[in-house]
Amino acid sequence: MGIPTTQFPMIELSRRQDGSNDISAFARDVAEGLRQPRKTLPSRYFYDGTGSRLFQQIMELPEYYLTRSELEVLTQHKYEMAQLFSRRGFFHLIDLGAGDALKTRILLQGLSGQQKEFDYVPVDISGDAMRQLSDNMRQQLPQLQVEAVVGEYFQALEWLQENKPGRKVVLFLGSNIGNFKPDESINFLRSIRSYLSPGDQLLMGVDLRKDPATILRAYNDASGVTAAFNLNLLHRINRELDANFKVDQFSHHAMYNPQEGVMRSFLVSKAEQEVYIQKAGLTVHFDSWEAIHTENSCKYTIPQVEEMGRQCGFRPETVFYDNRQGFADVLFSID
Ligand code: AVJ
Repeated sequence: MGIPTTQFPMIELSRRQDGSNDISAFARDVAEGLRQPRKTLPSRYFYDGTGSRLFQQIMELPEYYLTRSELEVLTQHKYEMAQLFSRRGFFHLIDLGAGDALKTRILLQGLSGQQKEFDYVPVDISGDAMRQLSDNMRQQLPQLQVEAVVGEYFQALEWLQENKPGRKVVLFLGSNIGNFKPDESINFLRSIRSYLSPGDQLLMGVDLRKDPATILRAYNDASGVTAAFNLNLLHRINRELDANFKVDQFSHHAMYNPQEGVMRSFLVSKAEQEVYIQKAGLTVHFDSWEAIHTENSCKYTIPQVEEMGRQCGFRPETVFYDNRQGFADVLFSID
């Protein structure tokens, strides 16, 4: 008794049905990545409690222009976006990876300023984040209908398909698409498309090609927050998988390839060493200066983004830029 619950309904989708839990999925992915001749770890595991806090700090770094640029795009174009979303009447605004919804709040202002008919469906893997967001929204925008969904993106889209008929506008902000390899982003967008219908829309944030020095600084900041964010992945493996990484024996290295438009982040072993990861049942050997690839952050040209959308069944409708044309939110429609 006594625990106040949110007045908003919140849907918590169940975990995988195959009997595996989160830890064993994490252990499996870590083991698979570290057994490769070129070692890798999936970037989605950056975001435990500490990692999420470090990412919040990254977004405030002077070098990390992405968040400020997208806030500018949304602030300058929110009314036009609101207009385009609501041309066909009521819709569900589905926010994939909503987090604290800092950016979406701007759009919500644009929409409520024009009295548009919609409800808000934030989707996130973090139950804590969705509870907090629901509570904040109830206080700050009491008129707004909010139904948070806790789960993975496709799980959530499937739930929506069955339980919330009606037009959908999907938000995929923050250049999160950039973490995928090219073939993975095509698969991802095709899967999104498979849950949508003619009349639905997708607004996707993408970081654009620009001076390589600017990009490199954003992923190799002077105060070392990005290094800490990258290294936290090893702390997380130590904590959750009972491993013995000596984290100070690894360093953060970021490099940008301007021909591919890909920023890559690595953790480099400063010495020859062995690491035991108990819950993955694995001993890993590192040569000195051997690296683990931990993240890709893709930078795009607009024709490239438009073509990617077309290949996945979306029609590019409008491109919204920031003042420097370094970041864009691209609106796609389905005919
Ligand atoms: C949250 C995936 C958009 O790639 O720019 C920030 C994550 N990594 N600094 C990005 C990140 C290093 C970020 N995304």
